[in-house]
Amino acid sequence: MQPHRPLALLLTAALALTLGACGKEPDSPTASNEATLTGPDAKPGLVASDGKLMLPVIAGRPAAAYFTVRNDGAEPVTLAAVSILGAGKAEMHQTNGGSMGKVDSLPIDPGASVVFAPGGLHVMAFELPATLKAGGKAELTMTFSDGDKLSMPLDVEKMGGDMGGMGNMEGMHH
Ligand SMILES: [Cu+2]
Repeated sequence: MQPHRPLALLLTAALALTLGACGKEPDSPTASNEATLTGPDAKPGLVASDGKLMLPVIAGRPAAAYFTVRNDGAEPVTLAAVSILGAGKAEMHQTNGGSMGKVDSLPIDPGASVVFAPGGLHVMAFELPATLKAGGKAELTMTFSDGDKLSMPLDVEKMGGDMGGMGNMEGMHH
């Protein structure tokens, strides 16, 4: 699942730097976690924010990731795939009532936002690295239908009892 190994290595290095830098700073809940869209991985016109990775209560279960992505560009884009650094597999899912299905592609019109949130669209991540801990950071990369990519940070949290729509996760087939 790593067609671009050099890129993955770069991302690993970047994440390590980020973690190192963050470790010494106090938490600042008011700080925006909007992705800084610079560098080769930044798709022009797209703004990603509010990235969160919810670790499963039971180890080995999939994690869920949530984020918002806004298309500030003039052209429609299509989100074609997501990946989470270090995870074996990540899929886009849509919850519909009591079940959920895989989403293969997601068009985003100019000016529109797509919100991945509990009870609706979410990213399901499988085979997570043991290095991911609540309070840390993960990295999500979106791949668009034209091949462009966009990476963003995810705040890692533990799934709790007050997750609302997350109750739907149990017993679902993937
Ligand atoms: Cu799912």
